[in-house]
Amino acid sequence: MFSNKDRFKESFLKRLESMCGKGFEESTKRDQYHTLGNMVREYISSKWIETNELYRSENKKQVYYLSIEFLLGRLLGQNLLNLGIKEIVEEGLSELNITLSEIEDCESDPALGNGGLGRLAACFLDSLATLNLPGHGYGIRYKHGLFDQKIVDGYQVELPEQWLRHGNVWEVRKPDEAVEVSFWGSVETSCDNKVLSFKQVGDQRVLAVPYDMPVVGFHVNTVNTLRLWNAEPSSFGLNQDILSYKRETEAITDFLYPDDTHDEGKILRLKQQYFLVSSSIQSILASYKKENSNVRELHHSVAIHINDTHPALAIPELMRILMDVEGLTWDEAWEITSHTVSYTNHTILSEALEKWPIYLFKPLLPRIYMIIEEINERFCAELWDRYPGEWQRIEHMAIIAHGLVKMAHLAIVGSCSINGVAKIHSDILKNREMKSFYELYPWKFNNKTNGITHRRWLLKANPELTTIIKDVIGDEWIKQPEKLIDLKRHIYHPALKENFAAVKRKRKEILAKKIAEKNGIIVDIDSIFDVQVKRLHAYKRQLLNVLHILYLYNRIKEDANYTITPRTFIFGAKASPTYYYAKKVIKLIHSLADKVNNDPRVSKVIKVVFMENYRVSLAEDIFPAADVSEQISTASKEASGTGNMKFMMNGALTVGTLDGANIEIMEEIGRDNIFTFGLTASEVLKYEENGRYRSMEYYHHDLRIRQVVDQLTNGFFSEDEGEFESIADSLLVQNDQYFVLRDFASYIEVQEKVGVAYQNTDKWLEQALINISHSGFFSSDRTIQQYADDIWKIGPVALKM
Ligand code: GPQ
Repeated sequence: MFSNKDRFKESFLKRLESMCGKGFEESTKRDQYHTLGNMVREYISSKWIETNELYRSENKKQVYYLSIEFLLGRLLGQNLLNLGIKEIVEEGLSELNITLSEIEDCESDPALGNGGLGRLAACFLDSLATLNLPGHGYGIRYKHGLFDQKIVDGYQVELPEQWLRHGNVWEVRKPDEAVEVSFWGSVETSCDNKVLSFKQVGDQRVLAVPYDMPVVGFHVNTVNTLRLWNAEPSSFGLNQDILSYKRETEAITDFLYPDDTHDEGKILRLKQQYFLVSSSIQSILASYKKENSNVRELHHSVAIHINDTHPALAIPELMRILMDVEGLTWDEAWEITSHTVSYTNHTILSEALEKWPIYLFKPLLPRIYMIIEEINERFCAELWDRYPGEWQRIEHMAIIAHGLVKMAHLAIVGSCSINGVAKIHSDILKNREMKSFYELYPWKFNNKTNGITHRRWLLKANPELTTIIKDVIGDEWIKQPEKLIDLKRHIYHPALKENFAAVKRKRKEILAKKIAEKNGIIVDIDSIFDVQVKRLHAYKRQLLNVLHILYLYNRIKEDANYTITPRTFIFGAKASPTYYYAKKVIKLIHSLADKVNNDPRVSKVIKVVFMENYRVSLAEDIFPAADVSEQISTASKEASGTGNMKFMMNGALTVGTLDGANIEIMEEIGRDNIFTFGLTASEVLKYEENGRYRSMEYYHHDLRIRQVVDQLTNGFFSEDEGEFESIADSLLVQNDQYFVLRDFASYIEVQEKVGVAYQNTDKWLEQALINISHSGFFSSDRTIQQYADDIWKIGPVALKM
């Protein structure tokens, strides 16, 4: 049905009639989307079945990637591209006078994740399949993904996300593979022949029903699986009022927690975590046992990866099943578990480190708690042997302490590998945050610098740029992204620079049109498109960007001779609904935009735009249009960042701190091709240790700072002088935890350099092309190959095309 455009057109029209009961003329865009989606799903299904059969027959080691988030983004366009049938479909549709992008716009954007962590998981799935690696995702089928953001009078309002409203063409419900997950109740211990056994009684059972989604590799036959679990009432439910039982069970998968790098500590979240883990481990074991008789060999055939600590209960859950169901001894079960599970840490922010109070944990998961207690006791005994008398160290490293279960400690003790997500982050883990664990288990710690899939962030998002790269260096880089470096030999060629400039301009025009439609703001295509898009968080310092714009506003107003390279400052960010400070910053960006955009003189040279509801599909419009990438987190706080890589790959220049992967970007492209500023990570950490930073001194000594900080509360923005008082307080009263004022002067200076540099068009274009040439290193194909080789020890399994 996709062999050529005529065949496609014919099947499409036929299918449309049979599916929707209408002719093409009467059909809506959504009918067309459903028709095409179903055709593609069907086309995928034979490869999907073949891949599964191959994995069964080859019986090679497989990896299961457990993640509480998968931020997939739209799938139609990506699947067409990966299947190699996008052009045929586009040609066929054009003969019907419709474009693929109109149809794609009917697809909802599955936002089963908050930000970086969830999007990383989605990039990893794409790379696993493309590299023919047997690796599958396990997650939760949230009925409502991350909330939709509306801006009303400059304030964020959250609306429930509804991605399933019109169904999901990509999923297949597998009720036969449903499993049960137990909560509450108690543990009955019995002793038979000196062997203890444990049984959960009086528990509440929840049915976990899998929905499988295909993960299509790029131009290969591999189709892996993303299995998302849905919670439903089980026929063995507790003797409880049926309605409340139904409500309680379904609530488990109702919505995604909207917190990014922040631990909410709510019991429903703990339920979600155990629900994901228990159903996934049961399903992994069931599929292992189909081909293998000896569960003692599990770790030779199965690797289980936990994406941060959210699925860390995989460790006690695997122990539970190996002991209580399979009848293994503790030592046997521990040997297997600790060689099967591996763990990625994504942050050192203390507010993100998960710690569950025992009073919540123990009643909900009594048998799991018992097992964790035992892991803890054995671990502490080991510590006591190794560090006799050092009770402080032992208390500090314990898994359970002060009424809390520390999930990171559990994850480290029960895993064979612990990795950070950028060099500096992994170093901070080893030398500071988890130093004592590194001293105990140095072999477990390693780094895997994050990556992004160039198939979505370059081929799909920026087909125009893809074409000009292909014209210059061919297409080997598409399969081997490190070959993008071949482009570097051509960066001085005027034709390449011209073509790149034309593509950038075209993409800026497209974005400008969207901004005009959505925001009613007309932006200057020739201005620098300076972009900060990411979740709103104090450590990411959107406030630093805002204060710099306010400073520019003041300069332009006060100094008639002040000249500046025109700039459009573009923001996109969702704030967690309960994060008061973050929501105030969103309001502040809007108040600033009102001031700037409505001032006749200022608005000639700068504009401020806040793009509502930042999400994957919007990101695909933004990255290709950016000139400048704002990566300005307080050094040491951003574990890696991945947006930085998406900008780089699309030829934007970075303004950044020496934080996360920015450092590795700099190492790749050279210091001269990135604009760095601000404190280094060690300077920040030193300040935090010695407590010598006084933000007030910067306020008093730098007039520019005093002016902008005063403007937050002196009625400049609003009649209500209290509106932004909490932001001013964060800077002065609370001593500016994220060093905004400390880095302010340095930021102004580097931004001036950016303005000057942009004037030299030729050099700017060369630098943009250097960024693109070096972006191959940041492909998630490289990252996944490293995980496969060093951690999971898995190799490719592939049918010939
Ligand atoms: N990250 Cl712990 C999240 O997006 N959510 C989280 O809950 C945690 C981390 C991010 C992190 O802040 C970024 O620096 C990383 O690039 C990203 O994970 C992927 O590793």
